[in-house]
Amino acid sequence: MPPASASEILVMYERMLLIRRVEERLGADFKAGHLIAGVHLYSGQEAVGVGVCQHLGTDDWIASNHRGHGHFLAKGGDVRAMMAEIHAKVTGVCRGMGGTMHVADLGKGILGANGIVGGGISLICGAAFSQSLQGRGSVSVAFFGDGASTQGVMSEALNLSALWKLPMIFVCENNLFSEFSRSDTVVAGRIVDRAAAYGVPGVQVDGNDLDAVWAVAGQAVRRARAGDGPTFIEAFTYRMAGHVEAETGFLQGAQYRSSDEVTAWAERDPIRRCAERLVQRGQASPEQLAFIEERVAAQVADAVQFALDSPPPSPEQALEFMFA
Ligand SMILES: Cc1ncc(C[n+]2csc(CCOP(=O)(O)OP(=O)(O)O)c2C)c(N)n1
Repeated sequence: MPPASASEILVMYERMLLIRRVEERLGADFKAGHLIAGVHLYSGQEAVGVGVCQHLGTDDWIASNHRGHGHFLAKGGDVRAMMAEIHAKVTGVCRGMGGTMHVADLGKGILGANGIVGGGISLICGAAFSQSLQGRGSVSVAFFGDGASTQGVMSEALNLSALWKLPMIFVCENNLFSEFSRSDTVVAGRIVDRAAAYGVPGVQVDGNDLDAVWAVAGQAVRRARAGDGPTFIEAFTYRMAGHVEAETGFLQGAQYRSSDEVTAWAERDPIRRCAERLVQRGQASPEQLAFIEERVAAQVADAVQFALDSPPPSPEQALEFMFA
């Protein structure tokens, strides 16, 4: 497979940057008391969501987890509608009734973030079953963490998707933590090896390397579209933010990782690596990247203002869209 074109990498770069700047803003707004709920930030993991979703169209579906803002934006979700949703405003993508852990946009193939760890895996298995019956070559992707990989539902989905050759892609974002537990204290063996037990091809990738994620995801998507069944991707990455922005309150001073470790991973920042490569390869100038940075900053400021200017849902709307 030839490498991504310069224009495609620039699109992905801008999307990663948008996710990062949105998450930074949300983190700051939470700390300032402007959000109604704690948020689980995706900062540091952008190359995974963006490198995978770049291969998908609106007929392809994704399901995400509690760390879902990045997946939503990577799949082309509207930043204003997401920001308004997180601020519980009626202009939000779920009319302000879902909030941070339920950002969903069915029209864009985003089946939603999900507060049930592992929940998106079973949802996407069902979605892939429906796509295989429709026979249109669409694919379904489940994004989940290393913690979720220990849930029984992952084995069930591996089994069914392999047996029925479903157009499903498992994307395990191994960010080394499950809440405040290191992955190696709660996960036995190598996560990717679970796929082999079901005859599902598994691949490990540097999740902070956009080029590498893009390449393995492209293969998995082609395989699924061709009717050859599921692929399991284990992407190694690191969450640069805490588990949830409210965590300092829970931890009460306790530490679960060292600042040296965080600094070491910051050196491998996926966005900076992408920018450096773009310049080294002559695919973008520093001025071009600065221009993108400004455009993203304006987009984030606009989205926040849109959310702040929007009204909350009215009490009369509480039961709307609850029943079908
Ligand atoms: C079924 C279920 N069990 C436990 C929880 C509590 N919980 C929320 S996030 C989380 C950790 C998930 O870790 P991981 O899947 O690795 O995702 P990460 O937060 O690292 O992105 C847990 C245990 C939950 N929300 N749902």
